[in-house]
Amino acid sequence: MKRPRSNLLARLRGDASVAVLTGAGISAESGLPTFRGAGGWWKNYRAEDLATPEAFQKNPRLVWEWYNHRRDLVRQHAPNPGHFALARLESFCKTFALITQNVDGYHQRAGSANVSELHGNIMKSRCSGCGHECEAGAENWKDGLPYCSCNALYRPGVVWFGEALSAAVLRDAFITAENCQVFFAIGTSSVVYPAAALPQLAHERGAYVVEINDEATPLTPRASEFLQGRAGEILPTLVKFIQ
Ligand code: BV8
Ligand code: ZN
Repeated sequence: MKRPRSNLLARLRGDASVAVLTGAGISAESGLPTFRGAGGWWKNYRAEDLATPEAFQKNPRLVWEWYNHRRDLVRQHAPNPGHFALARLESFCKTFALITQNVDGYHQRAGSANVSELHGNIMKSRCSGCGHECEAGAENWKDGLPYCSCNALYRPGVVWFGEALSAAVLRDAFITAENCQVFFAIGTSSVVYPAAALPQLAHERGAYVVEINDEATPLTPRASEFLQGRAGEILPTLVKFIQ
C-alpha cells in the first residue's frame, strides 16, 4: 500500500471523530463470500428468492437452507487482520463508531466495542409472529423448520430487501455520519440504501471521506481519498502509520 496522504494521518492523530461503514468486502478475506461481483452470492442466486419477506413466505425451507449454510460458514471462519485493525483504531480514537452492513458479528469478535449492525445478525432468529428473538435453536421443530412457542415460524434475524431497518439504529447512524470528521467506507459496493447514503451525508457535512475497496464504486468520485486494495492489508498498514 502506498503511504496514505499525510492529511489523513494528521487527522487521525489529532483526535478527529471517526465513523466507519463496512460491507461484505471486509469479511471476504476471512473466507465469507460477498454478495456482488465475482464469487458473490448474487452470481448464482437471485436476491428476490432468498433475501425478501416474499421469498420466506413462499419457500421458508429454501431461505432457511441458505441462512443455515451461511451460519456454518460464519462459524467455520474467523475475523481477519482488517477487523482487528479496526478494533485497534477504535482504541486510538476519542470518538469512534463502527456501522456495519455485515451480519457475521466478526467486528465484535475482533474486539470492536461500539458496533451498530444495520442489517441485523445472522446468528439471531426472530419469530415472524410475536417478534420474540433468540440466539440459539428454537423450542419446537416441525418438518425441520424452527417454530416459536406462539406457533409461528422463526426467521433469520436480518433485514431483508423491502424491510425497514431498525429506526433507532438508523437514526444513530445518520447522527454519526453527520457529526464525524473522518468517514471510512470499507469493502462496500455502495449500492444498497439507506446504508449507501451515510458516506454521502458525511461528505455533504464536510467530513473527510476515505474509501477502501479493491474496485471503484459509485462513491469513489466523491471520496476525498480512495485507497484501492484489500482491506485486510490496507487497514493494518494504516494503523501502523498512525502510531
Ligand atoms: C429499505 C440481508 C424501506 C442480510 C441485505 C431502487 C433504488 C434505490 C433503492 C432501492 C431501489 N429498489 C429498492 C431499493 C431499496 C433497497 C436497495 O437499496 N436496493 C438496491 C440494491 C437497489 N433497500 C432496502 O430494501 C432496504 N430497506 O429500503 O426499507 C422501507 C421503509 C419503511 C417500511 C418498509 C420499507 C433494506 C436493505 C437490506 C438488504 N439486506 N441482506 C443478509 O442476508 O446478509 S443486503 C446485502 O447487501 C448484504 O447483506 C449487505 O449488507 C448489503 C450491502 O452489500 P455490501 O456489503 O456492500 O457487499 P457487496 O457484495 O455488494 O460489495 C462488496 C464490496 O467489497 C465490493 O465493492 C468489492 O469490490 C469489495 N471487496 C471485495 N473484497 C474486498 C473488497 N474491498 C476491500 N477488500 C477486500 N478484500
Ligand atoms: Zn412467537
